[in-house]
Amino acid sequence: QGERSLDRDCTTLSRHVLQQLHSFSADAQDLSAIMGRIGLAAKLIARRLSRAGLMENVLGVTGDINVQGETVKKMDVYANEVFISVFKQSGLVCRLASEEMEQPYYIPENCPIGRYTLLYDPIDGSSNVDININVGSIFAIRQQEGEDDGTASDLLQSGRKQIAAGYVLYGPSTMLVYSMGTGVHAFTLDPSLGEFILSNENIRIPHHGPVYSVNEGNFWQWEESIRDYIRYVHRHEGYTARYSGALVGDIHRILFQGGVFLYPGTVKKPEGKLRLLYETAPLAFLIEQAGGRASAGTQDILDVVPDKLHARSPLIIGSKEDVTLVESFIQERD
Ligand code: AHM
Ligand code: MG
Repeated sequence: QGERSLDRDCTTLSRHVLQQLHSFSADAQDLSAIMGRIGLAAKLIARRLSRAGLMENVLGVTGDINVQGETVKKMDVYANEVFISVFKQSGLVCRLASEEMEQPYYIPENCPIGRYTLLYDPIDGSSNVDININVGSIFAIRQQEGEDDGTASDLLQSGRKQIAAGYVLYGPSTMLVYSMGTGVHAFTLDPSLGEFILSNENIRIPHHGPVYSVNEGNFWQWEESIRDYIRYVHRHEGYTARYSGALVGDIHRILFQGGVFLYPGTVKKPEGKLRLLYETAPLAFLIEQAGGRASAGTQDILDVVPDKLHARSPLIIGSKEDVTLVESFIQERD
């Protein structure tokens, strides 16, 4: 007892994608297959995470530094390779670009049939892996435009070009949340079935919420405008701070309960930490689809055009009212 009706239990991820697209066209079939493959990658990563403390060579660092200048964790490498291997034989995707690879990974045997590119952050919040708290994966799908001249310059376009985007949250249960431009839908992995089953359809983010999620340890590195906003929050009742070190988890909370997540730039690093193509733009796509907003400060995230594959952008994301309030502090100081 307590289980949902059989009807709900039967809406799997791939079936849901087809229903969303209202068709069995080639494109719909492709997108459904791509989402199925992302689901498979998520299951492989979730399985490894769930037994991490019992296996050798799962926790800790590799000793390498990635293209971002950050230490690489063993789970980063594993998860990055999982996405490559599930798409290699799929015929669906001819390029993958990720946080962990300086250049995109090309799968020439899938071209030109596979016209899609997958952009992803294999493990978001990887410092959480070693202490067994939530992490995530973030993904976006774009269509390849024209010929790739070998530099993937066609990827340097705004987030409005995304066809689909979402994240996987590896928490007490594993959830996959996605949007293809027709609302935001969440699936929960039923480990006994090995399937992602629809759990929340057409999620709408509250217009305002109590949570503000930001690393306040950076307070004195920020511009004065961000400090002004935080001082405002401290002076008003009804706010509560939550920050987990993995933005997927923090944004998941905000999607359901409302509020705002911020990773602003600092005086030394005005672009902040998070990367546009596979972190901030996919999450912006999703939150806008849920009725929220995502801003880089003076411009919507989805309008920001990156100048390189690993370009960064500040991020203010969440409930409409809360994002607009943060922006008003920034514009006042501009
Ligand atoms: P990662 O993808 O390399 O793990 O970095 C992204 C993460 C976000 O999930 C999180 O919000 C942020 O970095 C935490 O950074 P900080 O420790 O500077 O607050
Ligand atoms: Mg990341």
